[in-house]
Amino acid sequence: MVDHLPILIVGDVHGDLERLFEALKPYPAAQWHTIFLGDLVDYGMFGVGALRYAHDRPNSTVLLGNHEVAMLWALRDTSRIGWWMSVGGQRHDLDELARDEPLQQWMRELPALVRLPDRTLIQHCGNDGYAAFMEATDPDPVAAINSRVRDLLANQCESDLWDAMSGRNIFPDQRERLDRWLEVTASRRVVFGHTPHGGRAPQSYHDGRAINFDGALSRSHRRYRVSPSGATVAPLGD
Ligand SMILES: [Mn+2]
Repeated sequence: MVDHLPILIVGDVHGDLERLFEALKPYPAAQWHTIFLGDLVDYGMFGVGALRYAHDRPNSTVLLGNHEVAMLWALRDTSRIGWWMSVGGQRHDLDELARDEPLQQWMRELPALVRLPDRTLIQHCGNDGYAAFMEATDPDPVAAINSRVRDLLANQCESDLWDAMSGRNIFPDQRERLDRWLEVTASRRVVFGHTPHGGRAPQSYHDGRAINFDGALSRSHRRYRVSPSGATVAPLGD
């Protein structure tokens, strides 16, 4: 359906809906296949607003981030709300999500990764933690992982997901693990967000085999200086 459109990547939004609007202005939805890398929620004030915006944008794919997992966990198990707020959760957003069951259901079915026909793998985390959710014998690792992740969210196993998805990005520093992950998933490069790269444009590592699109878009980031929106929202390129 969207195969003929060029790819636009949107890294971690973290509740800054206003900057997201601005960043997307040069890229009309009809002309791009927009892929959101997850972590639309937490830190900023408009996490659910950002989720709804991504959900409603035509020709878009939205991936699951670890902060969506944390929020779903807090939604299901109220004893986790304090912990979730400690990682950036906004209480009013949880109340908003609690009133919107279709949005909850959509979140629970978000894919963890997508693989494009040109063998570009796209995922939230810049690491191989997703390997915990596949067997070496799976003929289609990406489909197997997405299916397993959906099962975990449906069966109250958010902690397993959080463990696999909260570790730091390793691909920029660990070439061997990057190469192995690309081999396992039959991909030629991997695109991710999750940990701000600190640059003014998406950062490419190892001859373009790993590309980070988390440019710390949200003004509510605690530890990172906000960078130009082009560090987070940009065409994928060849
Ligand atoms: Mn993340």
